[in-house]
Amino acid sequence: MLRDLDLAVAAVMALTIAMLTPPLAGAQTQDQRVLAAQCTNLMNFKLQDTIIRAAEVMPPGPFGFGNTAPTCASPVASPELPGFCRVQAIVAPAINFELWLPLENWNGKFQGLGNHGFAGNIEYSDMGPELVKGYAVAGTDTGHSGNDPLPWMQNEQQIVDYGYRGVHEMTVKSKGIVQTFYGQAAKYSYFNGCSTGGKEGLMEAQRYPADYDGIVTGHPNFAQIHNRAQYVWNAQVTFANPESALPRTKLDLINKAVLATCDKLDGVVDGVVGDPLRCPFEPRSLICKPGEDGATCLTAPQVTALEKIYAGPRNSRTGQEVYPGFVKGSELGWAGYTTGPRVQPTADQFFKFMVFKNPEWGLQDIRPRQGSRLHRREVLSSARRDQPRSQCLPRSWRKAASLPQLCKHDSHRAPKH
Ligand SMILES: [Ca+2]
Repeated sequence: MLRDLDLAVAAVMALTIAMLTPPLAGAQTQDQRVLAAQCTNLMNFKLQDTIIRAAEVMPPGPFGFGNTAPTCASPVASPELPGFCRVQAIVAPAINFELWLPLENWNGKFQGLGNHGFAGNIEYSDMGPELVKGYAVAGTDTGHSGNDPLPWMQNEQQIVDYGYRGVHEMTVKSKGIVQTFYGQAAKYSYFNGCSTGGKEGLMEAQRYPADYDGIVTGHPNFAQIHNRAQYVWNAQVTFANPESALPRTKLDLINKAVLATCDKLDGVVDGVVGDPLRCPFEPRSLICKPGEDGATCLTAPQVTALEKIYAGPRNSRTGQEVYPGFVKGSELGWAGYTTGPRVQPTADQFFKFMVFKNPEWGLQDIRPRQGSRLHRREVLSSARRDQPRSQCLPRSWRKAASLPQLCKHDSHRAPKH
């Protein structure tokens, strides 16, 4: 009797689900109908510390999640999306994530996507193109919403979730949902991110190497305490003193001089310096001669500032390198770091609210010991040092905030699947 009752309830649920499920455009295949019903069923799926807030079928159609260009995952903006199951969930206490599951032509793989800036947003514009490729694709806000630095930057749990836990929880929970939805686990799982997402990829490789078979980390801003100390350094040596400031016009001048000296060294005159570490350009070659127009040369304080930017920050007591400097040829990307009037925003907010908890903190007040405490917690307390099966670190010499010299001994193996 009980079994009959269960069957009757199941039949009613199936009918209800079928009635509530939005129709897909065009005729549905049997597999699509099964997955559409299974999508709604995900509302009943139990995951530890997780609430599935919504699971709904999205019909094929125009991209309806904003119109921003994807930043690193794909050059395709706002693509036409296939029908998919959109899962919205939250992992305690506040990690929101979304998982998009293709209803047809799933390629059998899962892809987790990284964030940008201070995270705080699910990057729909990066998810769309990957869904089109057939991936089950996930994104997360890493446990805080939006770009306002307060109050999350003073909440210990949210700092941890931003630092590493958010992406890991998104990954584990998403892989569980994928297996339930399709009746089989993803045959391969990849992480794809750049900038902050690149940092997240490295963090996954360091802390949770079993999460992914392959990780793409585009120009990661890793070792964040040191990275942001570099931003402060750049501000201190330039616009903190008006005589040392490097306005846009001077950056253009420097870049032209660098290219005139070094572009051709790689055999192709294309505006790119193939190996900036071997570029012999000397800032002093631009120093103004007596009577020369300041617009076409650099003052002595500007030359000194430029030398310090290329050299990167160093410990004033020991001389030890804190972080590499910006590379020759990347000058056109420096405006946010050398022209002022404020230190680059991610460094400014980071030190004010997450490290010193002092909104009055200024760029002359950096105290590395306090920063090191957070650095240890965020980066160095990993229990495992294994690596995923493959890791790819695409990088650009022209990207100002990307410091390829830190990667030069890393693997370049790309995922083969
Ligand atoms: Ca060249």
